Amino acid sequence: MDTESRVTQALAHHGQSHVLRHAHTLTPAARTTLFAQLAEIDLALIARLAHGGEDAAIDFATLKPAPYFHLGADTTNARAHGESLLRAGQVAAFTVAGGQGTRLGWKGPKGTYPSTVVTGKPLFRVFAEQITAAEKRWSCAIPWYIMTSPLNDRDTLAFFKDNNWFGRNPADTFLFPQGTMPSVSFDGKLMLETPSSLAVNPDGHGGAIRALASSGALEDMAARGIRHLSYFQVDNPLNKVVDPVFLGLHASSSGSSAEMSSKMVRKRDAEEKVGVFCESAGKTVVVEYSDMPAHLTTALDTDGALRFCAGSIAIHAISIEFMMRLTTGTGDGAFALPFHRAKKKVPYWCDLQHLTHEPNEPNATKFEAFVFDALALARTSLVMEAARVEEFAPIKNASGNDSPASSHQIQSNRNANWLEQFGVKVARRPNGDADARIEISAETALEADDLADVSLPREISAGQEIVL
Ligand code: UD2
Repeated sequence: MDTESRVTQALAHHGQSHVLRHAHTLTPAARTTLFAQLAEIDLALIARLAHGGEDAAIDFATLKPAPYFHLGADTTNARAHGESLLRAGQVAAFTVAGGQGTRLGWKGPKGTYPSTVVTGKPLFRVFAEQITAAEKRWSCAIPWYIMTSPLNDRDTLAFFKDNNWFGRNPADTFLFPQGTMPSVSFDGKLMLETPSSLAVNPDGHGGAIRALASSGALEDMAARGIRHLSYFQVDNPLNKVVDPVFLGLHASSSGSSAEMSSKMVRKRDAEEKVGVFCESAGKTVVVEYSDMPAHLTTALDTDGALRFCAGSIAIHAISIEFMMRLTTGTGDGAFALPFHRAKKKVPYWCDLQHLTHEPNEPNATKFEAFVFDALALARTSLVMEAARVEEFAPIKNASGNDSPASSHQIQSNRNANWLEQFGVKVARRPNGDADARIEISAETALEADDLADVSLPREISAGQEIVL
């Protein structure tokens, strides 16, 4: 049977024939494109998902906070081990940058957003400079893998080319697009975005493991002798692209290497929109904030602190062997983490107006997989506490929390802390925030101690802007 007949039959079987209603009006090329897109869709999976996501059943009655490695504990050995992994060239950086960034309202890939306090360096440049500085520090190569989506892959590649790959060897930066999932209307029907294409969305950062396998990135890593991936999101300019302490704890020298490890910060307050590390049925898991029952989100310990305080900042160390184990034998990288459902606004083709309509209210269900669901599949995992001001200043919203303004303040605060360690007097506001805009490039200092060799000002006064 040819593709068209096979697809037509399958659509009829699943009650989805409506997507072919314009097929007779299409040019042969557009028709081929539509059928090729439809042929890729697992209609049985969509039918299952439309009637309920695949979210793991969590027994909230027995849910406990996950144990974690506390800030302030001795990390000398971990650091030495992490540094030895870096020197041996066993670590790669991995950025998930396939999201649509709709909340920020930035037209273009999120990684192109100007993120630093004074010079407005794009997020991708911030990470590129850190990787280059880390390579120099540990005399090693740190290949950089970046997951885009079919929606922003071309623009992302163009941005890297326009910026001359930020002075790095293009052969050491590996861009690949993640997969997509069709969105469905609330009654489970596939939706057209144009007469010849379905409405689809990136399949979530959980699509990363499959995409790493199917793009050939995993093989590339294996060929380069990479053993651990330093995973981070594109939206956090304070992210450490590689952290020897975290990597050292993850790949503990005692031989009991974790398969997937994570960083947490103490939640700012109960309402903060971050997933929480919990222990469920003996496994460390992340429960996304929207799935956590309110009474647990606000529950307090006897000392008055949040009981479920371990907020995920979406930074992981993942062993290559673990990803190989998950994806080998599943047929062409077909491994998939469970899909979660979210109600979203999805543009759809309007027959009457002959145009793609942008709805004002959620009109569809999107299916997305979350990378932290892989934790439940890891034989061993570890959670490490990080200092918020050192490592977490995400840019997600146009204003308020997690906005460019809040990120800039945290970046200046971190830089003020670093400078004060070397005797620089920095103007502060009554609430403790730095009262100056302070930027430090990775070339100048990857971490506070590097400032020991830098000529520093004696004082930074209120309202001053300074770039080091
Ligand atoms: C994420 C976490 C949240 C917390 C927070 C910390 C989820 C579901 N929630 O919230 O618990 O850790 O981050 O900042 O992860 N992305 C892709 N492909 C996709 C979707 C997203 O690459 O299909 C990337 C996206 O480019 C970004 C990251 O994943 O780098 C986060 O995506 P998000 O904005 O959807 O997650 P957020 O901020 O709601």
